[in-house]
Amino acid sequence: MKNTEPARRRFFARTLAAAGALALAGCERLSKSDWFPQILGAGEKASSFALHLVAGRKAMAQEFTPADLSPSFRSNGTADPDSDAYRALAAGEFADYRLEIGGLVEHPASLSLADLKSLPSRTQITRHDCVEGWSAIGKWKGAKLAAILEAAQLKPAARFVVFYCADPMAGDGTDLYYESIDLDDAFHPQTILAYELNDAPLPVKNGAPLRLRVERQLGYKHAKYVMRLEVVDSFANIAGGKGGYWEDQGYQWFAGI
Ligand SMILES: Nc1nc2c(c(=O)[nH]1)N[C@H]1C(S)=C(S)[C@@H](COP(=O)(O)O)O[C@H]1N2
Ligand SMILES: [Mo]
Repeated sequence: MKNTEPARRRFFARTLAAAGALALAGCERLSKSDWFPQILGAGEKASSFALHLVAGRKAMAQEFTPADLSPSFRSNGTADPDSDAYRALAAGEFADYRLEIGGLVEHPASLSLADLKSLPSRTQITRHDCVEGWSAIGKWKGAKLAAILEAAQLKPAARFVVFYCADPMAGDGTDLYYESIDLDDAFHPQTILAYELNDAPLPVKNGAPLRLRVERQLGYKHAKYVMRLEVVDSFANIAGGKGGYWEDQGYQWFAGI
C-alpha cells in the first residue's frame, strides 16, 4: 500500500492539473489563485471527482470484507418461481438447467451449470441496495458476463443484453420478470452471473441457479432465475418496451452511477 502512495498522488496531481486546465480554459475570468485554493481544500472530494472524471462508468463498486457480511441475505420479490418448468428443474438440482444465449451473437449457445462454472469467474463481497429501503452485504461468485459475451461474439449492432427469468409476475403464467443492461455494464469486471452466495450454491430464494450481479446498479436490475440472454439493438418490441419488468411499471431503466 505504502509503495503505491506516491504514484497515486502523482496520478491525482496530474488529473487535477488537467481538470484545472479545462476549468480555466472554460472560465477565463477566474484567476488561478481564486480557483486553486478551492480545489486543493476540497481534499478527498476533489480526488473522487477526478477519479470519476477519468474512470466514469468503468469505476468499481465498493467491495467489503468477510467481517462486513450480513448475517443472512434476505430475499425480495419472487422467492420461489410459480412455474412447473422451474419446479422440475429445482427438483433435479438444476442438472437439466441450460442458460440459452441468443440474439445478436455469432455463436448462440446453451450452457449447463458445469459449463458456466468452467468459465473465468470472479468472487466479490458487495452491498445490494433495494429501492424499498434495505441493503445487505453478500459474497458472490459467478461467471464473468464479459467472458460469456466474448465467447458468443457480439454482432456490430449489439447494444443491450436482456435477461429473461423463470418467474411469472402475472397469475396466468405469462409476463416473466426480465431486465436489461447496456454493454458498459455487461463488460464491467464486477458484472457476473452468480451461482454462489456466501460460499454455498445460490439458494432458490436468491435466484437459483443463476442470477445477475451488476454491482453499480440498484437491486431490481439484478435479475434472479436467469434462463436466457438475448443480445439486442433495442428493447422497443420486448414486453412493455422499457427494458425491464419494473421499468415497464415506471421505474428508471438506468438505476446506477
Ligand atoms: N427474477 C426476478 N429477479 C429479481 C426480482 C424478482 O422478483 N424476480 N426482484 C428484484 C429486486 S426488487 C431485488 S431487491 C432483488 C432481490 O434479491 P434477493 O432476493 O437476493 O434479495 O432481486 C431483483 N431481481
Ligand atoms: Mo428491490
